[in-house]
This record gives sequence, C-alpha cells and structure tokens, in this order.
Amino acid sequence: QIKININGLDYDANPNETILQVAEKNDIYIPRLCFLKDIHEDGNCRLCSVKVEGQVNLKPACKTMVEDGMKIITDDQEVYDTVSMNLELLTHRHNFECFKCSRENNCEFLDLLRRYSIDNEFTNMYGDIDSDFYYQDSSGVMIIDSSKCVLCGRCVSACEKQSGLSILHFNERGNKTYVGPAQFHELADSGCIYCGKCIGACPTGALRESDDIKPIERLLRDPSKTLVVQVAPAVRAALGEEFGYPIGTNVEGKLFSALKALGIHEIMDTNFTADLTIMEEGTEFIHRLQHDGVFPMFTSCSPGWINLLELNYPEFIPNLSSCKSPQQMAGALIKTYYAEKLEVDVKDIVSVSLMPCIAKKEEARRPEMGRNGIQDVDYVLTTREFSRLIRRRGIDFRNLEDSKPYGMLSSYTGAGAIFGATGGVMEAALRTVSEILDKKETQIEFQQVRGTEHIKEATFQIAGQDINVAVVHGGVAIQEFLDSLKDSTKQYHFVEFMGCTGGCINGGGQPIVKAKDQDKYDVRKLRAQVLYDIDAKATLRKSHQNEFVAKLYEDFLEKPHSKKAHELLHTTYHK
Ligand code: HC1
Ligand code: SF4
Repeated sequence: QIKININGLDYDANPNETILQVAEKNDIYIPRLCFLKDIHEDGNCRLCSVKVEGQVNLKPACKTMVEDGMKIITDDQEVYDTVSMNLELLTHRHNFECFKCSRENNCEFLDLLRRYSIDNEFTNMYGDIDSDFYYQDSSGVMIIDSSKCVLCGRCVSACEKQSGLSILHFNERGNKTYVGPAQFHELADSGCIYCGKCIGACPTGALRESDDIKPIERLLRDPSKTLVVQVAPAVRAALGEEFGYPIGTNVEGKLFSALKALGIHEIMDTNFTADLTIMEEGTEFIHRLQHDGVFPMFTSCSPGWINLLELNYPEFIPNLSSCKSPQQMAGALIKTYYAEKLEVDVKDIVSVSLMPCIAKKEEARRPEMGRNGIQDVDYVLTTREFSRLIRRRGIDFRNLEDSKPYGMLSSYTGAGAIFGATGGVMEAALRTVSEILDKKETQIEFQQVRGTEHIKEATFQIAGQDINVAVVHGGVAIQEFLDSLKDSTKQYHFVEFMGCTGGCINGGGQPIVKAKDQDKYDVRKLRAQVLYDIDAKATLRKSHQNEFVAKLYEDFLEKPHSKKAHELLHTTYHK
C-alpha cells in the first residue's frame, strides 16, 4: 500500500494501479474515451490527461502507474483546457446527426462534449466533414459508418479480444484513416460472424445494427397485416436499462405491455420454443447415445457460433445438432400452425422477433429458414431497436402496468427461461435428458454449468453412464476449445456453445453499457441472475413439463423428430 494525493486529498493505493483506477475507485471524475478495461487499455485519446507534480507534460491517467507520494491534479484550468481542446479536435471529423443516431440516448462522445461545453473556443472549426467517409453495409445486418468514428480503437480491440477473429483494422493513413475489415473486403465476405462485440465497444454511433424500425412502423399501420412478435429470453433481462432501470432488472411484464401499446396483434415467447428445442435436441442426443451417433453433439441455437463454425471449423458440422434455433422454430410455427389457428393467410402474417443479437438478423435471412419463398422470421429487432421504437412512439415505459401475453405459444418453464445465459441450454437439456433416461424424477439444478468461466466442464452420471459435457462461450474460448478438441483424447458427449461471452444476455444487440459502468458492474452476472431468478420461482422447471409443448405435439407435430417436426424445426448447415 502506498499513499497518493489527488486534488489535495490523500488516498491509499496499490503500486500496480493506474491513476485512473485509483481515481475511479474513489469517485474522482477523470474523462475517458478510448479506455475500455481489459479490452483497450492502450490509451491514445489523451482525454484522461492529468497533471503530476514534478512532470513537465500532462500524463494520461489510464496508463500512468501511481507512485508513493505522487501528487495529482485532475481538474485545474490547464487540464480543463487541454481536455477541451482534445475533444474539439475530435469534433472536426464527426458527422453530427444526433437526431437520427443509434446512440441518441447514450453516446459517450456527446456526453463529453456536453460536460466540457465544447463550443470550438480553441479551434474555430466544427464538423468539417467531407462526404468521402467510409460506409459499409454489405452484410445487410450491420453498418460501419466512419463519419461517426473517433478512431478510439475500442472496436478493433474488441473484435480481436472478444470474437478472437480480428476482422476490424485501421485502414489507410493520416486523415483518411478509417476502421473496417482489411482493405478491399466487404463486411459480408470478411469472416465477420456478426457477434456485435465491436458495436458494444463503440462509444459513438459508428457501428450499429441495420435498423428495421421503419418497415415495422409501416406494417403496424397496414390493416391487412397481422404482426406476431416473439421475445427472446435475454431481452427481458436488459431492456429496462434503456429506460433507467438498474442492470439486472426483469422487465418482462412491462415489455409485453409495451408490445400491446404498440398495437402488436399477437405475442409469443421464444422461451416456449426454447422448451420445444429441448424436446427435439434432447431426443436427438438420446438417439445419438443409443445408436452410436457422432459425438460430441454441439448445440446449434447461437447464430454467431454457427457462423464461426461454418466459416472456420466446417469439419465439425456433423457434430452440430440439426435443431433450428428457438427463434427459427418459433418463426416456422408462426407461419404454419399459428397462421392456421388465426385463420390468416400466411402472406399477411408478419413474423417479428425481439432479440439480444445481431447475428439473429442474418440467421432469419438464411434461405433454408422458410418454405415456398416465405421466410419464417421477417424482421429481427435488437433490444436496442425495440427500445428506440418504444421511445419514438412516446410510450411511458416506466409507468406501464405489467401484463402477460395470451395464447399457448407464450407459456414456458424455468428451463426455457435460462437459455439466455451461458450454460442455460445445457442445464435445460440435462434436466430433461436425465429424467427421460433415468426414468425417474432427477435433479433440477446443474450448478456446475453455470457461471462466467469461459470453458466449463462437468461429468454427470445418467442412466449408469458418465456423460461428459462442456460449456463454451465467446469467440476466443470457442476457438481454443475446438483447437484442443482436435487433439483431445477425452470423450465429450455434449457441448454448448454461445457466440458471446455470458451467452445471449451479453449479446451484440443488448443495451450498450458505458465504459465506466462496464468497469463498475458485472453486467453478465447481473443480467444472468434475472433469468435464474425467473427459473427459481417457476412452478415448472423442466421443458418436458410444458403442457403446451405437449399439446403442440398432440395437435400438430405428433412427436419429437416426426416428419413434420423435421420439416419445420430442423435445418442443415453451410460449408
Ligand atoms: Fe438467445 Fe436462443 S437463448 S440464442 O441466446 O437459443 O439471441 O435470449 O433467443 O433462438 O430461446 C439470442 C437469447 C435466443 C434462440 C432462445
Ligand atoms: Fe468482429 Fe464480431 Fe464486430 Fe464482426 S461483429 S467485426 S466478428 S466484433
């Protein structure tokens, strides 16, 4: 322990801490833009400049280590003017279209400009934008707009350290510098898996999802259309953050009320098809066990993961479960079974999903995800887009009463709810598979597969056999696991993979948590707890106990892996 002095007051510190760390621990404000803990710590924006006694130049607080007796000033006129000038310089190449920006509500750059009352006192320039900025929307699901980019590098580092793919780079030099896939590549052919980690790291609106709000607005006003919306497990665990609720607040009831207030005709819950997925995937697993099938079997619900596998590890395609994701199963039911029930021509049904994910937009467009030229899911709105739609319609989200959706395709068990957290799909599958194989009531909780460790392994005794499972999340861990699997002698039976660390609760379409708050809170843990709390309180906690899933089989699908189930609920993969 050492002592340092900040702005005239003494503080205890550890010699391995930076000035920024000690300041933030003690609630002393130092501005920051490019610094993102564990992801981008190699400061270059110079906004965290502070004065250190005895030093001629100002020092970047994010990478200057504290020393015993150090005296630091964070906010005198010289520091203030320097930070202001550095901020002003960043305004020169920024296209201020704040009214239509995806970060209208939480732009870290705009927050700083306001905090420092930037009025171009120093540089006499403002928004000297040439029209030649790099703009990339070839993927149809994600946009890079360098006219909003402050070149902080957070996205480049996130792509490297979180997806493990290093798709994004700084291209060109000088004032032509822009961030994008390596030169001459379009996003669509760059190997990007649409995990959206770059978007979550961006402090401005330079990276964003392709916005589908406009067509939804139009369809809501079209009396000939019936909109059926499904809601992913993880959306309810994070949407509240967009409306000022603390991270880790369950807003499921208000979410359904918001859909009703928007005039959505029919609501279903992706949690329902998560339960259905367990029936199909569990049956597939048991079949592989009993018929010497391909092991380990891999889960197939996370499209970021599927993209990564198809692009980089196609040799493992036979290991994938043939199950479509719950999103696509729901879409297929909406366009067949539900359309019939509603007595609406399938051409007039619009199937919309609310997802915490960018890759779900791309999954929905896959040609095999539909039939007779009709896609099962027409539009995917991220949690962020949905919040924007609510705000634009002037719905007072915080004062909405809680409500429930109606209809059988919205009931779910605790097992369906936990799909959105890493380990959730595995735990849900184990609850059902163990009970079917052991032919008796088995345990509910499989704690060993929970938590944020990137690769979790466990062995369970099921029907007298050791079943080895693993749970892997995030691009980096996925690559590490698959690389080691090639040489491993261990017989794994079942592996859950999720493209994002933490699973869908930390998906690329979830509310963006500002850099400072990412340091302060364990976002993944808090959001996951919402889902585990829903599960703990549920009366039914195993997918095979969902009576409406049973009814769906009785009325329509017959049994897991029936011909009809195969047609609607299973898929193939691209090489
Ligand atoms: Fe997910 Fe899934 S859990 S993939 O993370 O299997 O996106 O939430 O909807 O489809 O159910 C996402 C979440 C989601 C699917 C389910
Ligand atoms: Fe990289 Fe993921 Fe962003 Fe694609 S979506 S550029 S893989 S971080």
